Amino acid sequence: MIVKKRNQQREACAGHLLELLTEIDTDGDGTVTHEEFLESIKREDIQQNIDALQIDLAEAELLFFMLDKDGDGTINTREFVNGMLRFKGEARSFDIHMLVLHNRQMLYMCAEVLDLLGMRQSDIPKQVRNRMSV
Ligand SMILES: [Ca+2]
Ligand SMILES: [Ca+2]
Repeated sequence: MIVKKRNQQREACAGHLLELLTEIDTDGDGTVTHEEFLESIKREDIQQNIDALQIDLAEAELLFFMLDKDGDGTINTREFVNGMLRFKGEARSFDIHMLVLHNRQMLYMCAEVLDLLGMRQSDIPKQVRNRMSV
């Protein structure tokens, strides 16, 4: 029941995102260039839409590069809808928690490596300095 409701919300949101994409894609070729994106986020109605997705406008410029997943310089429909759904609300806080978890795992691995090398964290700056002066 909850899953069904969530799927419906997701579909409604995807539909809304497609409308937003049509607005941003000013030449209507189905992809959004960096120029189109930067021009669009100056518009108040687009800003309101981005704000409604709980995405900070201060991050909107970075958003383009995060959405362009294959790095070809344009955002296609799939990149836009999947990316925006990923960044909004719940998914976004989930992503942050995943990053925190990965970070913690990395720190744990670093501590283990240091341990294996017989070093303490306080030894690191000296070790680095010694290597650099060689
Ligand atoms: Ca376009
Ligand atoms: Ca792309």
